[in-house]
Amino acid sequence: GILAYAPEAVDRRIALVRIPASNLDEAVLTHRDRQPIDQALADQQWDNYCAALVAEGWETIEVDAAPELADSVFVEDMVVMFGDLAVLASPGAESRRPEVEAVERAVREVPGLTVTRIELPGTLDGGDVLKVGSTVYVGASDRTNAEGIRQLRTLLTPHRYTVVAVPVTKALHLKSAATALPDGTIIGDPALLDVSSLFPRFLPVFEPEGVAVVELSRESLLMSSSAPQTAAMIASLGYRVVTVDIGEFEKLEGCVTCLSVRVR
Ligand code: CIR
Repeated sequence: GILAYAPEAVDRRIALVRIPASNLDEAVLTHRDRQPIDQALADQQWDNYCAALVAEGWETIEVDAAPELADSVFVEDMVVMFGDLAVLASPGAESRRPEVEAVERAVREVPGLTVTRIELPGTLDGGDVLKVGSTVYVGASDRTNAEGIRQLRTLLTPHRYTVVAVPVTKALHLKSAATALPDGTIIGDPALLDVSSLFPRFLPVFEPEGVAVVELSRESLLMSSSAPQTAAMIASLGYRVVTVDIGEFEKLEGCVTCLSVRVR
């Protein structure tokens, strides 16, 4: 048969990333003491992280650089994707609010997406949103308030997602404490979670950095090289695990998930 050329039907996998700012040592810290940041090493780790995504079949789109917005590399916090629906966040940290604008521009350039947003007084950081099938766990944290969760629920109900609020008092974001494997199992650090019993299938990790996995495909996961025992445990479940060193970003309370947003 003859097929009409339809660019939107092509399976392009796209991830947003944002080059590190030049003032990383001014990034917001909540749970960790400030340590000196090696800016050149951070840039190199970021390049490697992007190269790992590309090697795994992802096309990266760079959000315009914001050299003076110290936390802007953590682009995950600014937008959350639900299929073709992009929900722009409303950052809970005031210093991070100017980060949204350029992320919005980048998202609007991706064809086929519907763009909406969480609005003040609602606050919501992307790092608090953990999607598992049609369930959306949202951390009620220092960064994400009840009004932000309410707005997200209103936006998602027509799309048949169920929004479940999860108290987060011991970690920055829900996803600093738990993420999900492709089969829906939640992996996390029980010491950082208020209630791990909330999750139907839960697997504790061995190192704090091991909580974060980026799903590269149904079979492959990206993890931090700071969590070798957890990486080995996950590999033993049958996944292919790709690791990257993001140590400079971990000093800033970032993790592998924070550094990109998979938009499709
Ligand atoms: C912040 O405090 O906002 C940044 N220093 C770290 C953000 C990490 N993002 C994430 O966990 N999604």
